[in-house]
Amino acid sequence: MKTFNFLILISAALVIGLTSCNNQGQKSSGALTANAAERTYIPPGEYDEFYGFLSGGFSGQLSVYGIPSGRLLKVIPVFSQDPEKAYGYNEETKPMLNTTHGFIPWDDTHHPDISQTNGELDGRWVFMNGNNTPRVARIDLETFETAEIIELPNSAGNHSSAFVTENTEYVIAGTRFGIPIPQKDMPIADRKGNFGASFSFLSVDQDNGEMDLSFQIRVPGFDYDLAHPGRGKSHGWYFVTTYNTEEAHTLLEVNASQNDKDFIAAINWKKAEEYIENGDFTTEATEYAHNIYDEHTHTATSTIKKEVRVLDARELPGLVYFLPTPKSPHGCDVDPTGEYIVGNGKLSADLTVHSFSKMLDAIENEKFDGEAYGIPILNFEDVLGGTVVQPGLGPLHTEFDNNGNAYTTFFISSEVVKWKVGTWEILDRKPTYYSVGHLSIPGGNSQKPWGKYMVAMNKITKDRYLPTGPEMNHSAQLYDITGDKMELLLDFPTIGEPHYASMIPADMIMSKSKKIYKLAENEHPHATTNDGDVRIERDGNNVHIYMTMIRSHLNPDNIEGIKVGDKVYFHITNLEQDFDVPHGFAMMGANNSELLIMPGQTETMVWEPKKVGIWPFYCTDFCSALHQEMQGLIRVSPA
Ligand code: CUK
Ligand code: CUA
Repeated sequence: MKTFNFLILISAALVIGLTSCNNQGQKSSGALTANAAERTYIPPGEYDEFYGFLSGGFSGQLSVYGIPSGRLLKVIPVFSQDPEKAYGYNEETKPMLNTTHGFIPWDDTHHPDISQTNGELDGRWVFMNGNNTPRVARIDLETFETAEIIELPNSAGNHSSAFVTENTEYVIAGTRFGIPIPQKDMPIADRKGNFGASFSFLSVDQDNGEMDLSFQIRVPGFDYDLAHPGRGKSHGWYFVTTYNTEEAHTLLEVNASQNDKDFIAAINWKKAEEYIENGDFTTEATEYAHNIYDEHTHTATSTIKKEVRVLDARELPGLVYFLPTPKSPHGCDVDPTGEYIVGNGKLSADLTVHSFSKMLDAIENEKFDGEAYGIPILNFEDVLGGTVVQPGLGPLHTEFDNNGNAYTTFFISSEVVKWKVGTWEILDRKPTYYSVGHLSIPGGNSQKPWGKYMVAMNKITKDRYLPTGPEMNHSAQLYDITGDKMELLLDFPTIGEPHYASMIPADMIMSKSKKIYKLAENEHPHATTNDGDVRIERDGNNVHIYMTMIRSHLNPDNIEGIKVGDKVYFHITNLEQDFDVPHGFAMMGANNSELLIMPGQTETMVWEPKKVGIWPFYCTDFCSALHQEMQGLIRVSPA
């Protein structure tokens, strides 16, 4: 009898639990499911409407999704080695990961941003930050490959990055951590007043996309968080949140939450250009790596640059102003008109929105409320554009649609809240599963959003998918935002931890997506473009094997004359000229992954044989009915 009652109790608890799940809309069913499925279903062979570029967080990569299906299309290696594509393993791409700290085959990526023209996405490049060893990457959207990586000197934690100005004049890359500049040995407790921080302005060559570290602006040694360039009327400015104006060096969760208000720093980069023009900069010695992948030779080179032009905002008037912003703001988002700057104060009950025109008025009338390290602090009320009253708990990021609405994520209350820009009224709220970080709307941080879908990127997954042990893939959630109310349509798993995502209509990119590298244009120094040129050249202990591959053989396929202690370079050219017919190459005992070589391309693998014998190599990509026959043998003799 007792057991019976106990069972009833347990089932009652289960029912209550499940019911409350349903009440939250956590598991959808019936009509909603059919309806949502229809709106996210892409029939076999058909294409998605948008590309979504999601940062990979601690994976260091950029993943490409089809939206609305949530299908993973590709993972583009950016800052991390990728054995699938040999990125960072083959000789061609190793220099991409060179830094002044050495070869760093990993980073922490947060914010992809697509290039713009006239404030609208133009689909030429995606820029993305490496947060850890501060770097900015440029990914080419014709090849979907990483084309360039530039290191940032005088910086640590490149977080408020990589955001483009409205004509991609600059990619602006912020700092997160205040540090000694230049670096030096000093007591950590002496931080206050003795650290600095840098914002890097990377100019972009409009023809080939190449970045150049044009100048840096030096600011006080607070900690800085998220940023966005102004747009429209605020073009020429850059806004970035601060969160440790206390300059605490320990127990930040307490010590950096003392001040009622931190700041949004408003940086006038047009003014900075004037100062540069007039020669009011100092040239500082420093070191940083600049790595470029050449599309003709298919080879990367790394150059160490030695100096940088610096403008010190603590000394040059008019360069930076501080806008008081409540409670450790995280995201800093500018609406499509450029008038409103949203500061998402993590510990604030309300959402603070600054007005750009009021800011200009206050600056013009010199209505300052003190200064910090020589930088004027504006009066909070003078720059306040509006307040969204008690929208939720723990605001992080805001994105915009094309109807004057804003969408803000709330980490603690785990929801997205839709509100009206200008009237500040709350229009809708929908839960996320769970604890959302960034959100993204196609073009939602530009002057022209496509307000059809919104993707929320959540930090915690728990029960959304089949359990996969203690760690679950992060979850992204797709909402339809065309109606008055947001509708949750789809969950999909992500690679690593996506922070921000940048999305764009597919038709702006798909037609120019490159299909093939022409063999006739292959300028790789070790290319072998016809079978007559295959050969083996010995230079001391270095052996260069010039090999070709085409369905279904590797040439040469028998190699002798190699000795233990040699360094063997396989320079392999894929002679195919059919779209999407790569061949792979794997060598038993080689410790650096395989090669995956696209038609018309050449790649190089290094192998240092340690054992005498006959060793096989083979193609790793199933390329034809005779793929298994695409193999060879190499004889290694004693030294
Ligand atoms: S941060 Cu990750 S959720 Cu780096 Cu943009 Cu806010
Ligand atoms: Cu070539 Cu398989």
